[in-house]
Amino acid sequence: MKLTDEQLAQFKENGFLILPKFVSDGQCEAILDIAKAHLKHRIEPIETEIGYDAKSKEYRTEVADYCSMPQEEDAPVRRLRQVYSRDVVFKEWMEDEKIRPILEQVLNDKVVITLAHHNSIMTKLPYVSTQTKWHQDRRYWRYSNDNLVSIWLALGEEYNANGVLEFIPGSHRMKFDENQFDEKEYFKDDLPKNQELIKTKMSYNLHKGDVVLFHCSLLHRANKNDTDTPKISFVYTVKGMSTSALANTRSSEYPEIIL
Ligand SMILES: O=C(O)CCC(=O)C(=O)O
Repeated sequence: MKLTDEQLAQFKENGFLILPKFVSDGQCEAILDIAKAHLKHRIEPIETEIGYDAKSKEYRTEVADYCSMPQEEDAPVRRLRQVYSRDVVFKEWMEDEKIRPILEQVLNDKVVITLAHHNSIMTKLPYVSTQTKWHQDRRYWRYSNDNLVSIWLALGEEYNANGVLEFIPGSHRMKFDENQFDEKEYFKDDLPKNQELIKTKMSYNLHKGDVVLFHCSLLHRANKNDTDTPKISFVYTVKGMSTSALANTRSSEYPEIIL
């Protein structure tokens, strides 16, 4: 399966693209079943809601051994990390052959999965989850260039009240000043200049099986989950073959899978 010229132009222009109903209900259910068991039993490595905001920039950039701490024992889980090696259902989706020609088109290169960063089941538990502030994913990623794209798979309904992704279209092509970001590299939402841009944000309700491709420099955020039902999604990242992780950074500490 390939993108039309129009879809590819849309991705290049906006920095994101939705592929509606790309994954079957059966495959989503299989992923969900395993994800729920790992979430229930808190199988490490996990990131908790406490761990998410408490870690310093240095920790996120440099530390490869990224499990929760003993003091996070009761904290709500935010993501299951390193899912590629947890179960074949996760691996199968990440190596899916149907999406590969599309990834080749958006990367304009051979496709390589990077296991160092997004390689996760993301969860937003009812009420106890937190919002994700405006950011670019590449903030803690260290590569020779920014030819990296994330693949988000909705495993259920995603909408404003349960924390669907919001994007600032075209922001992956913009140059920003350092002072537009705070010390944790979140895009400041109290700066008038940033607020003007934030007004242009876009988001779309997602349904089970919908896939969103988004560029690693695209500004995005998400609400906390204000509904009674957990929201569970899958996200992984690919890079172009000619993009390399910088030595001695967290980005180079995990294997890469050449597809
Ligand atoms: O689901 C969310 O809160 C957004 C996750 C996200 O943007 C990220 O982990 O980079």
